[in-house]
Amino acid sequence: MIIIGERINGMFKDIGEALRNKDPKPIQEWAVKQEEGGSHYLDVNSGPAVPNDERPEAYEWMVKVIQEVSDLPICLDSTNYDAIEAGLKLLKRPGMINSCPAERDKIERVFPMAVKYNAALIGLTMDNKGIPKDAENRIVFAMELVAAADEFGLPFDELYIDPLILPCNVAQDHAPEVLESIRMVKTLANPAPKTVLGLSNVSQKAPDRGLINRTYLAMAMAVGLDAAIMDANDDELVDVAATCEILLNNSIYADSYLKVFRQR
Ligand code: THG
Repeated sequence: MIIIGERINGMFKDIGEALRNKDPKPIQEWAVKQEEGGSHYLDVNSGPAVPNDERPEAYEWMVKVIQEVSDLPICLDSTNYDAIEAGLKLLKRPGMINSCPAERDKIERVFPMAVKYNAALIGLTMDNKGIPKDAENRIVFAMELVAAADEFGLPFDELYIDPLILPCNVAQDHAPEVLESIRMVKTLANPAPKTVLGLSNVSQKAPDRGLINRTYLAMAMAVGLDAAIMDANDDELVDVAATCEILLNNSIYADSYLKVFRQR
């Protein structure tokens, strides 16, 4: 299970303020804290805190200040591809692009960029008309993204398909379709594409968010989820990820497996 720490996101008040004030401290503190929690990547998203035309400069700055304190690879999360490219140019180690929908003009911009910078790429099962409900229609988009990987020379296992989980309080019927999508993605290519979710979406505005996140993570890992953008400092959630790895026989049992998982 690849943990992508979600916390460096301008939608959080402290990060939004740090971006507006050009204060590196909260960003650097969350980089270190998420690494300690068990993150393997750091998601980096300015959110609405930075106007679109200022994002390339903001992503350069975020990458620079994060790399001063952490060796974790960075997952550049933006719909502004100039901002993503500005960040990619500064990465000290191969990163991840978050993300590209199944739309031809965006595919032609993003897939060659992933290959050029040796980055992994998150592909979204949506187009400009939105996110389909059924697994079958999500898979139609996943197939387009897999075909694009073949066309532009991105290795299939560097493509992370995100079937896009929505909040269960408003889109309950999507949750089982996303699980079925994760299962089906594994049949689309050899080697199989990987799968990823923005896990915290599932519990937005619900009262017991932790319980919903933990339960859905276990369900998604059971059907083959490879990575999650998630709260890496929710110890119980990280414990669930570690325990799923044991019960799926992906890592070898030791009494100290919770500790071992965090040392990887
Ligand atoms: N797929 C991909 N990337 C993504 C998402 C996805 N990136 C963004 C998002 N979804 C994943 N990251 C988060 C980060 C935070 C929250 C949800 C998803 C979250 N934030 C609190 C909220 O909205 O209630 C903010 C609380 C606060 O303001 O303090 O839940 O799906 N590829």
